[in-house]
Amino acid sequence: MRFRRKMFQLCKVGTARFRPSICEARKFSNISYTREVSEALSNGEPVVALESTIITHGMPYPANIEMARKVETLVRSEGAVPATIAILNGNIHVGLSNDELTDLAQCKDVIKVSRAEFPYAVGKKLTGGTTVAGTMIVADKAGIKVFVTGGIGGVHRGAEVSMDISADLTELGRTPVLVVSAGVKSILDIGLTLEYLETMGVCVTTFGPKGSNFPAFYTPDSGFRSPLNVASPFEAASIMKANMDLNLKSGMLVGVPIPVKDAALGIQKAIETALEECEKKNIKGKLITPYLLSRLNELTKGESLRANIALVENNARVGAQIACSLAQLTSGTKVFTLLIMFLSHLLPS
Ligand code: PSU
Ligand code: MN
Repeated sequence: MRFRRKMFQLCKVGTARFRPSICEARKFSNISYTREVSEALSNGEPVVALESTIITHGMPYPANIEMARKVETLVRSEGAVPATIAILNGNIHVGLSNDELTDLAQCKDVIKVSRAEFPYAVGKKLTGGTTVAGTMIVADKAGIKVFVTGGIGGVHRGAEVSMDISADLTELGRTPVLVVSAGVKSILDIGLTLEYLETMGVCVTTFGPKGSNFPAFYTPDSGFRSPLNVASPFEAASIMKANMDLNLKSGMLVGVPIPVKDAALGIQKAIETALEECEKKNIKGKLITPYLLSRLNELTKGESLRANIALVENNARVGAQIACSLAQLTSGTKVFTLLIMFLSHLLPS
């Protein structure tokens, strides 16, 4: 709600310049911010980072651009500012204009940028869609703490031989950003993914009562118990605030189950078929996820894409609510600190 944002802005008047951590984080050169994002960050208002591989490699045109615009609208309607992150001709962008977003959604000459490809894309002035890992890197440099995606990468089935483990998992272990996702697709090994996240020291939570299972992207329940649970956006924000205060430098994952009405419950057979095809055609590495996504869309006659869009939209709402709570929690601390500083001046030295 815009009202919530306005109220938030009113509460913040006069305290903006006492926010050294955010200002410092944004000194990193070579990042272009849209004015809206830049102002929101300077004022300590809630900002939600959004990834762009989902646009460039995850969905076909025009479903990708429609989804991207809808997600930005949903984030705004909850009172936060959306910041879609991408690399355009070697420049890192935090927030895209309408034209930039439209061009990116139709761009054919675009690479998938995770941590490994980051210097390559920037150094060679390429255009790239940032994965969860790539987007986390930029969000962290920009001082954005909350990031919404559809699903993260994970440990691939057969990884004990192929060693194919998404860089998203290691990034979650080393970068202090909260990632909202609908869990991990069952094209991956969900059990091993949760083990790996634990090893990396990632705080993995799922929305729902204590004991709720971790979600499986197209379906709300993976059958694997979530390590931890959160009951509300405020609770998720409080945990992230503690993560920041403790300076753990690791990330946090919030699993949000797809709403039951949107779930693609009969998708498992298509997943097995698509996986067999990958093996026969010898599709490996970073080509696997885009191949499986587009093949599933064909095999399920659009049902997987419909579910994918619904879950991203749902995540956007929840992520924006978390960002609003976190901004309030952070500003509360700052006002409190200012009050203490002011009172200490009154005391005789
Ligand atoms: N899952 C989806 N859509 C996507 C991706 C995952 O349903 O677009 C993308 C995300 O950007 C994620 C990346 O970070 O794939 C993981 O790729 P890899 O497994 O190659 O690390
Ligand atoms: Mn991989």
